[in-house]
Amino acid sequence: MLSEPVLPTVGDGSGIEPDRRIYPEELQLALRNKALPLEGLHYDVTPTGLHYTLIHYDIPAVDVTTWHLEVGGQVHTKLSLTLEELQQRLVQTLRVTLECAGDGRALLHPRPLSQPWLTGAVGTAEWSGTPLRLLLEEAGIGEGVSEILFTGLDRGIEGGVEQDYQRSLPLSVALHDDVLLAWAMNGAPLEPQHGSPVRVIVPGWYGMAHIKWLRAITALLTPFAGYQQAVAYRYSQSREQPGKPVTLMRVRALLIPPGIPDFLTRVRVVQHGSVELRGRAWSGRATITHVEVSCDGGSTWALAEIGEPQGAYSWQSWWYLWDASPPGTYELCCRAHDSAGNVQPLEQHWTARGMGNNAVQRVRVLVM
Ligand SMILES: Nc1nc2c(c(=O)[nH]1)N[C@H]1C(S)=C(S)[C@@H](COP(=O)(O)O)O[C@H]1N2
Ligand SMILES: [Mo]
Repeated sequence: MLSEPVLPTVGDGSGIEPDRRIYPEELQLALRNKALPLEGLHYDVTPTGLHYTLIHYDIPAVDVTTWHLEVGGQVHTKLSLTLEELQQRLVQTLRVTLECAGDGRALLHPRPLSQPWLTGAVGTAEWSGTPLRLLLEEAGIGEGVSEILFTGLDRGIEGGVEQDYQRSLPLSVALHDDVLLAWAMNGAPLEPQHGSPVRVIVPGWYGMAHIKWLRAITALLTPFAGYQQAVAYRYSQSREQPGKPVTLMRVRALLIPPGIPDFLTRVRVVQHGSVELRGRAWSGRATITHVEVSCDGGSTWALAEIGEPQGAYSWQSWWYLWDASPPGTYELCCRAHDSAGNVQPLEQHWTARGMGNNAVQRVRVLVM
């Protein structure tokens, strides 16, 4: 156990004014881990170079020719597979929207110190790989196994604990047909930042579950209590309380900011008249039932049109024709509802680690 660096929480907690000071440590993380520029919501499938990235430690340099995936723990037959051997098994391709659980964290007051996402820690890709279930069946799950643990090749220190990046899934989730061991993203081998050569894809779950640079799969009899499971990805009101685990992505809609941006403030400038607003909406393992748009900061709402679903795990497009008049300043908002009855909150749901903040997006627009 190393000593945990003491970082203050930012903001006075009044919730009225965001704290405008950014720590160099946050800036350093922000420059390593990039968000989707919101105009990137235009594409059904995010071009790989526009997809957001989140890397806790360093991107490991992996030699694909010597890489092996070890399947062990409480299994009948341990497996050790090369990339080629893995690729010889059944291949499945799924279009999956991935969002970081910390998306929206930097909008919270006070702001929990970590990767300071505003909005846009999201992307959609076509992931190809072998269903995890086949490999687990091949190895043979032992009696009494409750979880499957995934271990990455990356290593670092977090919360004073030196660790491999590791997380587990309940056995029932791991055995779902659509959990993949993916080696391709948008038809090309995984790029280093996205987990080359192989990563886990858990459709519907927030990003932390999609272990990159996978080196080991371990069947466990007891729940995994490592840092990323028991401490980091939790919904709680203080860093000491365990709270509930972060799992599925919460319902969310984002819009492509219309018009043209002011360089420094990113405030939008739009010519008055008819303006088509477009965006995307998604929710963990539920479908989007409707999307609403507000042009007055959330006082009144109108229904947007929504496009056809693109598979069970991909975001959906939506659009709305806005009569942008008279000239003046406006605040655009959008919010999505899902088939499980969830809707995005107008107010932020604050948690100590800044998880799952799916409050409605607000875009300032100047109509000329
Ligand atoms: N091994 C490993 N896997 C990881 C991470 C990591 O730091 N190490 N980050 C996780 C988090 S928090 C997210 S949001 C997603 C981001 O995936 P992407 O960078 O491909 O978008 O990867 C997840 N998988
Ligand atoms: Mo994340």
